[in-house]
Amino acid sequence: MGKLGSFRISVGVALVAWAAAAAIAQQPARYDGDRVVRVEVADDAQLETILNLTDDVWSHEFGAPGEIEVRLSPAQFAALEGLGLPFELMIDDVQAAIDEQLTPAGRGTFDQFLRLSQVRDHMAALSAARPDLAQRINIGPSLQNRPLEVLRITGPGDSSQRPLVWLQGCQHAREWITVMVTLYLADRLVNSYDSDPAVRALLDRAVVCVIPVVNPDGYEYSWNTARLHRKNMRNNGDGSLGVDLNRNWSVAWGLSNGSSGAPSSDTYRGPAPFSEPETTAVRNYLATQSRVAAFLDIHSFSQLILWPWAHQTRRSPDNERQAEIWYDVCREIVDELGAYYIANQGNQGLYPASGTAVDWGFGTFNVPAATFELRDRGDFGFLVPPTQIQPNCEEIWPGVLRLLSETTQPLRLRPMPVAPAFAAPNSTLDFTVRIRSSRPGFSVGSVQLAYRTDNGQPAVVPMTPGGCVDCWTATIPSGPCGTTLGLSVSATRSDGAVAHWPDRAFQPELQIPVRSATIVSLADFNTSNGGFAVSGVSSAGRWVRGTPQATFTATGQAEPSGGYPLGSGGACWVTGIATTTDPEQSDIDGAPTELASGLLNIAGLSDPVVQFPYWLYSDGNEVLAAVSFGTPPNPKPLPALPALGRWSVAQFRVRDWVPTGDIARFGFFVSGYVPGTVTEAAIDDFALLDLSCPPLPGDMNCDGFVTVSDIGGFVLALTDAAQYAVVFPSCNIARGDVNGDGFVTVSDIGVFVGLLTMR
Ligand code: 0X9
Ligand code: ZN
Repeated sequence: MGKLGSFRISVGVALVAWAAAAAIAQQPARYDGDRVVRVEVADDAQLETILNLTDDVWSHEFGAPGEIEVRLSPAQFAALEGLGLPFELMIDDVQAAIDEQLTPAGRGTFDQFLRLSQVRDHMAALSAARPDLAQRINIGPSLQNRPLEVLRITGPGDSSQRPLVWLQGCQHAREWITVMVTLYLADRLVNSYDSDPAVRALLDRAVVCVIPVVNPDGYEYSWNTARLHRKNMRNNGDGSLGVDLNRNWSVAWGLSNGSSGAPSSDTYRGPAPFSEPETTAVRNYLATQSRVAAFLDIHSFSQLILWPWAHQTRRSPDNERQAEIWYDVCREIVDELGAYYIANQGNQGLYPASGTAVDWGFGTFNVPAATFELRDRGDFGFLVPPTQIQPNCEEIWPGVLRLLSETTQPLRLRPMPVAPAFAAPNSTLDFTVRIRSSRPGFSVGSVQLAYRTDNGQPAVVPMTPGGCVDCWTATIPSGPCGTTLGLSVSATRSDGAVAHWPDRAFQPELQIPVRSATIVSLADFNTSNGGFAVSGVSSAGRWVRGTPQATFTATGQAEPSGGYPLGSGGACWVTGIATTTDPEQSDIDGAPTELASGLLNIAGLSDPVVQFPYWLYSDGNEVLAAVSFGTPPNPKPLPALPALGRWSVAQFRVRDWVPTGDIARFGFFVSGYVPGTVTEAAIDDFALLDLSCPPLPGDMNCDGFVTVSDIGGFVLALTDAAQYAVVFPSCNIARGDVNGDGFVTVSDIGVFVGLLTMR
């Protein structure tokens, strides 16, 4: 799975203090002719040679054999060439890239990087233009006495009890793109309130606080003096400058694995938690707010979404909720050229970070929290050109709307295990939704399911508890082939507040096609791998094809007893096959382990669907993450699959995930980090289906029924075939051959009349 699989993604932490060296300079430091290169090293000796060559490493994770990204002066670059190691040029002139950043891509606000004063002016202009929506609040001052300015955005009315979503940028001075993206989010929220009903609905029920620059002193310094400065402007008294604000928060502060006690370090945590006025100001402001609902800390670069914990691999008790929400958010963040983000627990395959804002936000409020790493993936790193500002803003926007949607309703509703991709015609559909309160002290009162065929009158039925833990379920009729089943759920909380699924701010109902499914291909894994392949770094319990041997824990069955029962045999893909009765002996430890399907040819299919039974048991809050790949490769997360401890069938409409191209691929990955807990997954009977409606004999107008309204078409078919084709261009005249003799003639009349009177 390439990058997705290995997670060896460079994250923008220059290990060695480039900034500190520049700190004493009065003039802007210059980097003329410096290059950033990605060098391939085969062994430790080669790695050592490169580390001796430079003092500025851009990649955070490196090792031998592997790749390392470094900045080199012209002389160091000449030395590298002399070594004969394979390398790739990332930035061929660092100073030119810095200069390029100062060249606007156009005349718009978001075509250029803005200085602090311009950011503040823009915030002031927004609140001046819409005092009814945006309030400017100074929560500062910073160390050097600059205001720390927040835009508090919400619809008219009393907002004191509304859920509050916190969006902060630029803790790290050099991460300029984060300033622009957060400012854009504030701008767009304010400016689309009148025109976008979704934004209006979200802002009428929630407060969004945006602080584009948490580190204004460092940001100014990055503009004026040292472009690549990271920390704030604390004079540490030993000649070094700055505390890493994102190591200065109180949760897990001070761990030496994930921060440094050395003032010169770029990850210096400061002398005490909240020793810095910038972090303290955020803490104090949020302490005055009644309902923090989500916390987002925006950084660059690497295109990642990282949820807690950042300081340890151990999963939080809330891991499942975090995974579900952040995969959903991540899925929205895709631009038309295929830029994508990867969502992950913050310490999985990445380096640990302690005393971070994300861990503080989660640890303090117990709400969805994440670190975003914005563009790019390392081509320009911190020095992304202004041409990328606007695209980065636009791709993040729908993710933030999704975050608002998922965190600001009175209850959290999720279809279980996922929303159905289709319903079988003239049959029934079982629909299950899981409902949880995001606030303690509340429970679910009543739940109703509304459904209708096409745009008809909705019927409403009560949902009853069942299906899974915290779940409610109902069975409804599907309707005739070719129609669309519209479905929505309303859940009333114990205090009377109502939540809807889907979120009414975005869509009134889920639209489910009622279609017959034909199997295009089916891999039952009994005698072959079905084109599937395994990758990943899990240390134990990797995906393997075979027949599972049931294991049990105190709380349930961990490993299935064989493959999916409805399949034709016993084997499937499973994460380690038990050889003893101890479930810990065969589950996943370490992670992730990844399973990818072969290439699926979807050319010519009218409405392809992938369907597979999966098993997931986890007492460590893991989800099974499914990911799609289109052509060109464009992994897009599917909804996180919950751990139900039994076989459940998941379906996805392929065109929702792979909108263009003839080739699709699906991947599944799962982790099992928590020592002493058990995580087991299995996949079986992976099917590619196609949805369609077989022509209904006698349905001359193709409305899905044979009724008197077909008489006109039938007569036309008998008397004037050419005219029939004109009147019913998308119907096939062969539907008139109701007696099946291969012709549409008067001898079909008797059967046709029979069909009409039967109904
Ligand atoms: O190290 C940081 O503070 C963040 N990365 S950055 O390159 N922007 O400096 C990451 C913070 C979250 N880290 C983890 N979840 N490991
Ligand atoms: Zn950062």
